[in-house]
Parts: sequence; C-alpha cells; structure tokens
Amino acid sequence: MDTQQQLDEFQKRIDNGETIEPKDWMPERYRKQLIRMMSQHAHSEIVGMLPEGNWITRAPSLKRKMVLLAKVQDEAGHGLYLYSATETLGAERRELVEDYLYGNAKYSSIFNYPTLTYADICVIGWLVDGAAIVNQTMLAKSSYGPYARANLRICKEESFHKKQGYEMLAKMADGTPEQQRMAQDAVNRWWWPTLMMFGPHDSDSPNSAELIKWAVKTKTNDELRQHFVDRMVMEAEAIGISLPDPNLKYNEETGHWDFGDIPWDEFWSVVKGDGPMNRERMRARRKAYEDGEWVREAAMEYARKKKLREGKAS
Ligand code: FAQ
Repeated sequence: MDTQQQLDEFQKRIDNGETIEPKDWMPERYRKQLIRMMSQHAHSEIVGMLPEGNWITRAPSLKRKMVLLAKVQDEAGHGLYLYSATETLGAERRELVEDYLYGNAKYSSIFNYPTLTYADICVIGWLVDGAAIVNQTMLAKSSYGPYARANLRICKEESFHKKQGYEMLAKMADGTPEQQRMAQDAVNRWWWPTLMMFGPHDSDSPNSAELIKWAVKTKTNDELRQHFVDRMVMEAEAIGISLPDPNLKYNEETGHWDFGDIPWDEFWSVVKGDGPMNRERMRARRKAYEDGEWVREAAMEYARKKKLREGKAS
C-alpha cells in the first residue's frame, strides 16, 4: 500500500468508529498530536497535585484530611496512567517530563492559580474536577485505545472528587456567614479560570479540526464549555451560590445559558508562564524531580541487577 492508501484506510477505520491500538499503523502526525495532548494531560495531573496538596496539613478535620490525601494521591495515579499510555506511542517518559520541566511543553492553565482558603479545595473539587469530567468523558471515547481506557478510569475517580467537592461546598454555603462568604469568594475567583480550561474558542483553536477528523476529540472546546456552563448553573442554584457573571442568561431559542466574555488576555498570559503561580509551580516540580534523581537511579540499577541475576539463574 502506498502512503495515500494507508491514510485512506486509516481514516476509514476512524470513520467506522474503530479503536486504534499501539501496534496499528497510524499517520506520524496522529502519533505526534497524541503525544502532545496526552503528555500535557499527564503533566497537568501531576502539577494539579500542588494547589490542593497545599491544604493537606491544614484540613479542618481528620475526615477532610483523609479525603484530600486520597484525592491528591488519585491525581498522581492519573498522571502515571497517562504517562504509561503515552509511552505506548514510543515516547520516552524522561524526555516528556524534562520537556515540561526544562522545555516548552504545556500543562493546564488552571493549576497556576493560588488556593487561598479551604473553600478553594471545595471549589476545585466541584468546578475543576467537574470541568475535567466533561472534557474527559468525551476523551474516554477517543479513537486511541490506551488514551480512551485511561480516561474511562480517570473519570470514575474524578466523579467521586466532584461529588465530595460539591458536598463540602454545599455545607459551607449553608454554614456561618463567614463560611458562606468564603465559599462565594472562592467561586468568584475560580469561575473564569475554569471556563478557560476548555481551551480557546473554536475559531482560535489550531488543533481542533485535525483532532476531530481523527476522533481524538469528538466535541469542540466551545461545545464542551457550553455543556459545562449549562450544568453548573443548575448546581450553583441548588446550593445558593451565585456565579460571577452578570451576562449569564437562559436563551430560550438555543436552550442553553449564554455567558459573558472570557478574559482571554489573562488566559494567554497564564499559558505563556506569567500567571500568578506559574513560577512557583515550576520551581516546586523541578525541585521534586531533582531531589528524586537518586531514587530513580537506585531503582534502575536494582532492576538491571535483578535482570542479570534472573538471566544467570535460568
Ligand atoms: N491550558 O488548539 P487548542 C485535570 C493550548 S486535568 C494550557 O484548542 P487542543 C485533572 C494548547 O495546548 C486538566 N494550555 O488545543 C485534575 C495549544 O497549544 P500547543 C488537563 C492550553 O489540544 C483536576 C493551544 O493552547 N486536561 O483537570 C489550554 O485542541 C483537579 C491552542 O489550543 C487535559 O489536558 C489550557 N487550558 O485543546 C487534577 C485534557 N487550552 O499544544 C487535579 C486533554 C489550550 O499547540 C485537580 N487535553 N491550550 O502548543 C485536551 O482536551 C485539549 O488538549 C485541550 C486543548 C482542550 C486542553
């Protein structure tokens, strides 16, 4: 088969809803796009441990501490499934990690904001995990098998996180005036950055058309954002929280909630490294990576010796 025939065959498989597996033929560009997106997703899960990890030692009760510890640990697990899934495309984990620590690879803008009070933890669970679920439920149907399966598992855990975040926020919103104020303040600060998580508008999204053609994404950034807003309006109302957007209005014609302009200048400045916490996040991740070098070396050496011993014994 020549290259054009291979491409046509590949597209036919995608259009038939088939899943692409690691050993199947795939266009080089499909592989590259997946490595980019999956590794960014993995980095995001790992950096995403920092804002919440900040509150583990200051959780308001033992129960809340256990819940938060488990959640942060789950995010680490998500990062690991995603790095493993990315390795099935021939990528080297060390290169991927070093590309975001010392190079140009991106991670989600949302994790460059500070967690100022414990209410931020509730809101991350509700809004950030809520947005991640909307995005990743779509990705669980992605054409690339290992990525789809990783997202399926991630979504199950994120659903649990979202429910516990919502439950905590509902309690605060029903609490003392000070708790109510903290809950509302956290929602006010996280609402717009959460809408930015879905990426730029479709008209400014250079990757969407290609990713949709290959069924890596099956919905656009704006479609997912709209779906998220529609759900959150109802959930906010149910617990007496207001969303900080004077232009939020139900549109009878479309059956969706219209919302105001997203501050895109802020988004691009965060993506370029100038958000409120970018430098601190990168410093913390680089330190962890460099402090852990001896552990990786010892583990590799142990694995090498074990293999040698087993080779001699057999
Ligand atoms: N932040 O052409 P598009 C989580 C970049 S995990 C930073 O629209 P695409 C779990 C984009 O990379 C959250 N950069 O790109 C958790 C591209 O630049 P490039 C992470 C962004 O790929 C919860 C350029 O802008 N989730 O939350 C962002 O079609 C709680 C143009 O954009 C994933 O990574 C952004 N928000 O769509 C953990 C899911 N948006 O690479 C702890 C997988 C866009 O060409 C606590 N990824 N950019 O240089 C995706 O679904 C997609 O890649 C999008 C972007 C939607 C993020």
